[in-house]
Amino acid sequence: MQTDKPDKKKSPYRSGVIAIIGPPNAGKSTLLNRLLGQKIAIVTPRPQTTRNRILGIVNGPDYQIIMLDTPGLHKPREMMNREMVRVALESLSEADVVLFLADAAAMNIDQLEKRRQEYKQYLSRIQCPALLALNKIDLLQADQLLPVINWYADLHPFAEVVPISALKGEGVDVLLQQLADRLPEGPQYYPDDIPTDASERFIVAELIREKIFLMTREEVPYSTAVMIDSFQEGKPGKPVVIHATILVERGSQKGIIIGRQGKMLGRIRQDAGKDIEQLLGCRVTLKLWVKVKKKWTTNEQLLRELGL
Ligand SMILES: Nc1nc2c(ncn2[C@@H]2O[C@H](COP(=O)(O)OP(=O)(O)OP(=O)(O)O)[C@@H](O)[C@H]2O)c(=O)[nH]1
Ligand SMILES: [Mg+2]
Repeated sequence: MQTDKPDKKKSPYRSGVIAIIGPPNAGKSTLLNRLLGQKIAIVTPRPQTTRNRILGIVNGPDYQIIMLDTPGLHKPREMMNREMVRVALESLSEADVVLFLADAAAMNIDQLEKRRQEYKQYLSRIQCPALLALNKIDLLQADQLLPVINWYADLHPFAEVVPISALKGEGVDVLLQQLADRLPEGPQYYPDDIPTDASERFIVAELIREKIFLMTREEVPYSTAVMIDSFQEGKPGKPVVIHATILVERGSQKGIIIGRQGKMLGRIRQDAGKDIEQLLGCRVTLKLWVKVKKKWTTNEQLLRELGL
């Protein structure tokens, strides 16, 4: 037996931070959840769903990616939106690699052209290699993709352009490998079994907020925040009891969230409760209150409490 033969060259362990940025509704949170194999970030068909930076840890055989999902980049008009965009852009300073994620099916070239300056402004802040993922290719005909790829390639010197469907999983493995290959050599920062640094309280509040986004319309979801008042682990076999307050800006919105004879609030509780039970792996009793807090979206202290 030969023992002095040099080892076959092993690839080095790589680790680092990858920030996912891009316009609202592009599928950033969907991609994070897919890469993690579990739901950490909430997803809805409405823009500006994500309000905070959400950290997910993706482990491979020879890499660990610390992935940051961020609020969608948009022209902010309100204070909360300015904070959301700030959170997204701040993630760039932490990143070893940036993943710009755009919806390939949302706009034609003329519509994209109107966004050129706005996108260029965001991209000009990037100081590290950037990859582009063009998402939602499941909604495109084959011949529609190339013009979109060319338009983005002209926008910024992306290191790679990867068409994907975060929803269906197409192209996601290729993207993952491309991202991992560009990380610096480094240690494993987090143990294998930790998918996120977000607290259970935060994710629970987000799951409640997701149901409000899915069930209410117009400005209502954007005037809503969720705060967890208490989170009590019961005795073995007993449900976890969670009390949460839904903040709205106006009395009329409170009426909408509660609904006729409390029907809407009941549906929110039921749907959120199911997701929370899945998250925590135990039975849950969810108690919800709705409270009017005028202009909370411009209340700095409250925004801090909400992690913005
Ligand atoms: N058809 C299709 N839909 C997708 C795909 N990826 C995401 N979606 C849908 O697009 C919508 C927005 O997805 P999100 O993951 O919430 O998008 P986001 O970029 O995180 O949005 P913000 O948090 O608002 O910035 C949801 O309805 C998703 O189901 C995809 O690959 N194909
Ligand atoms: Mg999101």
